[in-house]
This record gives sequence, C-alpha cells and structure tokens, in this order.
Amino acid sequence: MDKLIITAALTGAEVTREDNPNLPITPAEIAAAAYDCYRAGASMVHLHARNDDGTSTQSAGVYKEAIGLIEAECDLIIQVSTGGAVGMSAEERLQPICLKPEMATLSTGSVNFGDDVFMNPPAYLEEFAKTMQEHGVKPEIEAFDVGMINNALQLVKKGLLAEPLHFDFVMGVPGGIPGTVKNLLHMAESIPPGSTWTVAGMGRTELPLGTAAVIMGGHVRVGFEDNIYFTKGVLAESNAQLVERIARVAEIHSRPVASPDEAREILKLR
Ligand code: KMH
Ligand code: ZN
Repeated sequence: MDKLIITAALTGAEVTREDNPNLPITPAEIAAAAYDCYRAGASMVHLHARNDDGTSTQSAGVYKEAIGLIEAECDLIIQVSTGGAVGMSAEERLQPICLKPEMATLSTGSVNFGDDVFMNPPAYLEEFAKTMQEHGVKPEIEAFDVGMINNALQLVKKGLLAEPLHFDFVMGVPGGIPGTVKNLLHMAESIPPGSTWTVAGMGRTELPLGTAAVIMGGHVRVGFEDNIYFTKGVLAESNAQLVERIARVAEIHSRPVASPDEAREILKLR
C-alpha cells in the first residue's frame, strides 16, 4: 500500500461562518489553516476562494494571494477548485487555471446538489480537461456518482485526460451517491488499474469512509468543505483537527502518512 495522502478541503463554496465560526475565509486565514493542516499530516490542500464578505469567488487574484502565502510556509500540493459555486459559468470557474497550480478538480458530470444542480454538461468536461491539459495541470476527477467514472474514461479516449488518473469519490452529497462503504467499494473497483483515488465523505460519512479508505489503500479528503462537525452536534475547532484525527486513524492501522513530495511521487506529479 502507498503511504496515505491526506487532502484538506479548507473552505469550500457553500459553508458559512454561521455554520461554523472557525471557517477560514480570507487568503491569510486560508493560508494559516493550510499550514496547520500541513503540520497535522496533510500533503495537499483543495482550495476555494472567498471575497472578504464571505461570498464565493473564482478570482485568480484571490487564489494567487492565498497560494503565495501557503507556498511561503510549506510545500503542500496546491489543488484549486474549478467547481466554484453552483451557478457559476465555465469561464468564471476556470479562472484559477491560469496560475498553473499542480492540480485542479475536474467534475465529470452534473449532479443534484441539495436544492440546486451542479452543472457539468459534456461540453464543459471537454473544455475543462483541455484547459488543464494546455496549462500542465493534473486533474483530480471529482466523481459524485459511479457514472461519472465512465465519463472520465470517455475523456481518456478523446485524448483529453492522460493516465494514470486520480479520482476523488465525493460521496454523501444529497443528490449524489450515498456515502456507504458498499458504494465506496463499488467506486474503487470501477476505476482503471493503476489509477489512484481519494474519498471525500460528506458530513457524518467523512470519518467512516475515510477509515475505510485507510484500510483499502485509498487516500482521504477531510475539511470544512465536506464536514463542519467533529462529533455529532459538536463543531470542529479547525480543519487541522479533522486532519489530525484521520492521521491518527492511519497510525492505528500502521499506514504511514505521505509528505507532500511523497504524495507527488504517488500521484505521478513529476
Ligand atoms: N461547490 C460545489 C458546487 C470542486 O471544488 O471542484 C462544487 C465543488 C467541486 O466544490
Ligand atoms: Zn471544492
């Protein structure tokens, strides 16, 4: 088994300070949270950007500020979101790719997202994959349901995605695949040999799915984007608290945690 890659999804686009007052919002807060997660065992951060009033933005300038502050402190793998927030246009969502981060997310299908729809029609998939290819950015394929794995394989056939692929199984979104271990097993068995995968379990599924991934040889994403609670009814104090817990789970199962450079080797980033 490879060492465990822990990704910290620090902020997301939908969570608010009303949901959890510890949510990092400004570039300085995001960078401080990233560093704490790095110290707790994360090797990658999944970034979203916010305006000062807390609303979601895909502004390259705001991403650039956060990334600069993170890179000044540590060598975490930077993965920007191209999902942004529900309702954003493709052009808006793709803005941070011009910064040429090491990785970016690529959602390979549309999905109901609570009361909304997260739109990813076929033309978006091709445009996003092509833009990432042109900028030398490795996609993390966000699969909110099992059919989205096949959509990614179609992009491979079209020459728009290069193997080895890296997937993030986003599970437990209301509208997407439910976050059960049975479904995780099915997702993991549905990707091509040689691919890597991580799991992002929403809400209370974060810990059980993360624990299953530790045991199965996958990787784990945790953080406020996916889950604001530490235990039932108790808000998490920080993203780092969630990272620290899954690092402890890994230690209990004798699965060492990857450094950022070890994660780069596992993901074939260089
Ligand atoms: N905010 C969600 C609608 C991504 O980062 O690529 C989409 C999302 C996925 O967060
Ligand atoms: Zn995201």
